[in-house]
Amino acid sequence: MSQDQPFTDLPGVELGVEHGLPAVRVSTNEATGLVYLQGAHVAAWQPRGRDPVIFMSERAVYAPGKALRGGVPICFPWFGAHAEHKDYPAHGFARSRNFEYEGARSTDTGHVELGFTLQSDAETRKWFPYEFVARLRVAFGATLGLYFSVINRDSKAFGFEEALHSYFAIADIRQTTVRGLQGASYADKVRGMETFSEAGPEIRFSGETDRVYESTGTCLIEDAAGKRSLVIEKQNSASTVVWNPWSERAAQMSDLGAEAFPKMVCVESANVGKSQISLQPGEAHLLRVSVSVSD
Ligand code: TA6
Repeated sequence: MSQDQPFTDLPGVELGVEHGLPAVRVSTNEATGLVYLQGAHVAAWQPRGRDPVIFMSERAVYAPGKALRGGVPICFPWFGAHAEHKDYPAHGFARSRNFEYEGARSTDTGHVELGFTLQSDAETRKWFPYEFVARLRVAFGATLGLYFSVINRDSKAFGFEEALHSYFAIADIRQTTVRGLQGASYADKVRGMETFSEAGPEIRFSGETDRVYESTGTCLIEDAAGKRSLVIEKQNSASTVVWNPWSERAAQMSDLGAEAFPKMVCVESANVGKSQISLQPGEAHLLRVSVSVSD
């Protein structure tokens, strides 16, 4: 089967309701997964024989228009606070809007791929005055594939930021390292956006960490306590965001809680700040991420 097969219904793929929100559940010989239509939000991926790979907060609030805490929020068309309008929703509007579910198909590698689209409308034009189509394809298998594309359907050029703000499940952040960013420069949000260069081969965590790296490379999350590693490969992404809120900030987030911070780390494949994407009318951009698990 080719990746260009049309989307349809597949055995093991079911559109239903989870926590009161429409969601697609996937259960195949290779993996299970869950995606909410709100935000095309991947909330679970578990390859058979492995522990869950995606962290979802036990305190997440499932309500229409409210971003879910955990999973893979899509940040689009801006990352963090809006550059000019501080009252606009943080991380853009994509994560809190309903995407249209296109259906499922099998890929060349036998994975089950789901398609979701978000089109500009009167609501999105209030915040972002352009016509666009944003699309997420998610391929569930022994690896997880995330393909986020944006097409400019306007008569004017536009720029945007994007991030697949993935929360990964780990056994203990204090025994976790992130590799692959040595030599990359980063803006440190915890230190007033001052810029630094990553000196060592691995990042260790001992407090709130919130950094935007300039990096196109593969990252490795080494979860020593969980006795496994996660490999995050990406294409067409020039930024990597690494975030753990640590206890105090996590405690301030009512949908996370202090008890959750050791169990999660965000390693986000992104194009933000000076790496934002510009598209001419008719142009498209595709961000590709692949996640795999090893012992
Ligand atoms: O990606 C890191 C970050 O931008 C942090 O600064 C932190 O605030 C986090 O995302 C969560 O943002 P949210 O808007 O989901 O509360």
